[in-house]
Parts: sequence; structure tokens; C-alpha cells
Amino acid sequence: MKHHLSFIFKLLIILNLSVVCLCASESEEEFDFFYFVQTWPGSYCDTKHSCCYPKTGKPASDFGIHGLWPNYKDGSYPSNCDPDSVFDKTQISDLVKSLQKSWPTLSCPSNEGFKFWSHEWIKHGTCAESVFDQREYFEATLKLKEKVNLLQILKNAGIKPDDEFYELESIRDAIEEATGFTPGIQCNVDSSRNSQLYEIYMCVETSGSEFIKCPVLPKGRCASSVQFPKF
Ligand code: U2P
Repeated sequence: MKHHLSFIFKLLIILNLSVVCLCASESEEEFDFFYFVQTWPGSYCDTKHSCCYPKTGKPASDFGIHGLWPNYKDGSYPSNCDPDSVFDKTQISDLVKSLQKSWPTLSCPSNEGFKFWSHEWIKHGTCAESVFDQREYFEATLKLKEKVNLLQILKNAGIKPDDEFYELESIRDAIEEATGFTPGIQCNVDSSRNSQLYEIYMCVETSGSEFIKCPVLPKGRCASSVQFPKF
């Protein structure tokens, strides 16, 4: 009898612990932070793949959203997390105008942008389904762009898209001073072998609304002085 009671007691403890474990893992995200990535269109168009303006016309001379990407602290990232998820245009019909303005596609052949947004949702957004549904994912990403006006920050520091070269350090410092956080910077190389300002990475906590210090930064292959092409 004594043995039985002790067995039942142990079983209850194990069951209790597993319930606690399940609950804890449910409330935790499956990733550590987001990269919020913006692209300079003038540099995208100078890369080997060249570019096509979307059907709605030439995008504004501004950084465009590339994506909001769940990431791990070790620099790796999950992708295509939900094979059952489909991209549903109707969920974002009232966001399309803002997406065309702030998240324009430049890939060829010219298109409206749904291909790009669908790709970003399926590859990255589905890895944050514990935080956002599809509509919330696009809404949150657009809000982040409104929070940090990179072009204005750079212009305030005398750094403008005029085909001139700027010290990578001064670009980084300007963004750090204005936002409080050091960004990641990626460059591309154009046909004349110029290193160009290509993408800016900022980090966001797992609820997708506040910028944070990046736990890890992508290794940028930028020269010490980079071109900021006109667009
Ligand atoms: O850098 C080339 C492409 O790899 C994907 N990428 C890169 C770094 C990272 O942290 N997460 C990530 O997804 C991007 O792929 P895309 O979203 O364009 O398919 C990036 O363009």
C-alpha cells in the first residue's frame, strides 16, 4: 500500500511537471527576435539581376521594406514554417496602397507586388504565426517602417542618395544616434565594382513592435566607403 501511494504520488508530480512544461513552451516564441530589413532601390537596380518597376509605376525614392524575418540568436533562421498556410490577398486588400508605397517590388517581370508579399509571408511570416496572422504580419511591418524614417535620418546627417560615396561608419553612426541601436548594413557590388549601400537591418523584439539591440548582426561585405546611388 505504501509503495502504491508513493508510485501514485510520483506519477502525479511527473504529470504536473509535464503540464507546466507544455504551458511554458506554448507561451514562448519559436524564435528569438526579428530582423526588419529595408532595401535601397537604387542599389537593387544596380545589381546583376537588374530591376523592373511595379505595374503601379516607379517607387518613391525611399528605402523599401524587404521583410520582417524571425531569427535565432545564433544567426540562423527558420523558414517556410507552415506548409498548410496559403497567402490570402483578400486579408490585406485595404493595406495594398500602403504596401505598394512602402513594400514595393522591383523584381522582373513587372508585377503588382503580390508575388513578393506572398513569398515573404510564406517564407518568413509563417514562422511567426504564434505572434501574427497574415494581416497582422503586414500591418506590424508597415508600422515599423513608419517608426523609423531611415532616409530622413541619413539626410539629417548629410548622407543623401546622390551617387556620392560615404563612410560606412558615418552611415552606421547616424542610424545609431537617431534610433539608439546599431544597424546591420549589407552592400552590393555594381558593374563598375563599386560597393553600394544595399540593405539596412534593424532588430525587433518578438512581439514585432519595439526595436532592440541586435543579438547578432549579419556579416556585411561593405567597403569602408560606400556609394549611395540616385534613384
Ligand atoms: O541574404 C539573401 C537572402 O537570404 C534570406 N535571409 C538572409 C538573412 C536572414 O537572416 N534571413 C533571411 O531570410 C533573404 O531571403 P528572402 O526573404 O529575400 O527570400 C535574403 O534576401
